[in-house]
Amino acid sequence: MMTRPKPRVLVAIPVFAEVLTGLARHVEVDAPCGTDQNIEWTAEALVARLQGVAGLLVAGAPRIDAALLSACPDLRAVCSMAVGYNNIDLAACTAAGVLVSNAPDVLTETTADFGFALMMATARRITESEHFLRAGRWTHWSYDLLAGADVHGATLGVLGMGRIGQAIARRGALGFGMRVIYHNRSRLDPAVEQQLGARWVDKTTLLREADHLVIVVPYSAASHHLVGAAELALMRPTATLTNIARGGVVDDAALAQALRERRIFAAGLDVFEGEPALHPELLTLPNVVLTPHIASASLPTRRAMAELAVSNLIAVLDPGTGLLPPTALNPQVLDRPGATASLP
Ligand code: 8YV
Repeated sequence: MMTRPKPRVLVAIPVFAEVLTGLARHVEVDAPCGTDQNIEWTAEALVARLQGVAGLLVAGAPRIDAALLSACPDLRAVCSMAVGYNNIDLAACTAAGVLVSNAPDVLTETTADFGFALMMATARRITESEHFLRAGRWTHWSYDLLAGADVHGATLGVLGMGRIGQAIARRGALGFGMRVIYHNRSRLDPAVEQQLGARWVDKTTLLREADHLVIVVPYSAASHHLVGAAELALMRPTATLTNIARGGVVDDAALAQALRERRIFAAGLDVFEGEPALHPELLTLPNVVLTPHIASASLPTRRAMAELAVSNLIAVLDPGTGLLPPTALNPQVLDRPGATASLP
């Protein structure tokens, strides 16, 4: 009996060795990044590598759009190890019959931990203090030496109240006795609001009243520069802004100007417009804490994200498993009567 060749998968990002091994049990794996090499994919290089390839494993980049899909007719699944999927044109994938999955839930608590940590580091000037100390400038004591803003008991403003926003709100309300207000297009169920100790307010109120604003909205055309000069002007001069959402949600040039003019106290940024490049002025300002898009980066969580992405790929490309992809964003492109909803 002829055995059918295994479908091919391009792993376009570096990933854990054991995750690649698990994937290779089901499909033929092309992993040019191995476990530790980054490739800046151009559209042309990606298209060339995707000829005859059925599955693609990516993260927050590169861009997957209609032009790429039409040049890669064998592609059937694009699985991302990121919760945000603004790099993937979901409508174009659905029209082309390509299944898309993201990696939600497994990163929620880790990302919320980081968002809270970044907000605290910003409020309490942690990195500025360390730079001060390492530079040998700690020569005296003073009542206001590197004095910052309090977190406990302050007003936490959460912009975007999805899973990660809620996990941050919970930390603020239960752990730090914060008054929590939030803004989201849709309000949470009142019972959930009560459980979180969070109150919905309009965006203007959120900006005016937050002592610490944490931004956790997904990026889309609608959220582009959701916080720009006009919004920053509403904030308190004592307030902090933390962005762990996506570059482009905040207008970084307007933010740099507000920080330079001390119109807000400080900012904590894990994501940037045009990253890995960033607005040059941000590097020169003392009142900003900068991290390289690592909010989900604990090893157990990154492993869980990779495993989830691979589970989706296997479910699509190895129908022998009888499983449906656990976190498909467009499950309607698969026609699998009788398959079960997730991997065991
Ligand atoms: C990842 C993220 O760092 O999940 C997301 O949307 O932004 C981050 O968790 C990144 O996309 C790579 O996995």
